[in-house]
Amino acid sequence: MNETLKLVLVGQIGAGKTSLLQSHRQQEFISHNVSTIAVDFQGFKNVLINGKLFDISIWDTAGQEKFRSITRMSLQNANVSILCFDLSDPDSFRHIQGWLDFLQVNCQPDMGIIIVGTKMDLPTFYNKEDLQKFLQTLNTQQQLKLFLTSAKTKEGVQDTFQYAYELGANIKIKALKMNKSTLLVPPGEPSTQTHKKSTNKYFNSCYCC
Ligand SMILES: Nc1nc2c(ncn2[C@@H]2O[C@H](COP(=O)(O)OP(=O)(O)OP(=O)(O)O)[C@@H](O)[C@H]2O)c(=O)[nH]1
Ligand SMILES: [Mg+2]
Repeated sequence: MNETLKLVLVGQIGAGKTSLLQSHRQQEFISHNVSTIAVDFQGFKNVLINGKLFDISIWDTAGQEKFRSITRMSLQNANVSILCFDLSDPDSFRHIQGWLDFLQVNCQPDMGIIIVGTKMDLPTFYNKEDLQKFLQTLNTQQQLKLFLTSAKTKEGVQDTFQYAYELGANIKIKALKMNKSTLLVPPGEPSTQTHKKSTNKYFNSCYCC
């Protein structure tokens, strides 16, 4: 059975989350005024990442304040969060710190975070260097990687998701290895103790069989 990966899109209302996901799904860009209600969900099966197959779910949360509790629930067990802000809105990046604080409180500590500037086809107030510098001033434990995208021209979109998938896969594999090593070492037993040899030919050196 494939491992699973969970990615969650977050950000202010109108930041471009839904359009980004639609662009990733190769859907035609249509300018619209429809806000996401509660949360939407997309699934991708059998995605090959670093030689391993994953089933990926991408949760597209609503930016509207009234849905914050649903966003909070959507973040449970997320491996990567994609935090979107609007490059064409002079006020948009001011919300990034607030979202980072929200993620820190509501997510597991090993979740990865990617910052995505959207709508780069529109006139923008920022250049990438200044944004990188700004990200370094933010208060977070995380290493933040910045991507600039346009759902309209598709620029930067696949790179963003490719990076998100790889980041998520690495986090997931690391977590699985840690769980395995915890399971293999029985609590309270000294590591020098010799174990009865297993009769199971597949798990000869495994402590648990
Ligand atoms: N020109 C341009 N417009 C965009 C782009 N991405 C989104 N938009 C427009 O920005 C508006 C908001 O986009 P959405 O994708 O709905 O934003 P959202 O973050 O999902 O918004 P909520 O669901 O309300 O939180 C829509 O009118 C989109 O057509 C882009 O890359 N370029
Ligand atoms: Mg939306």
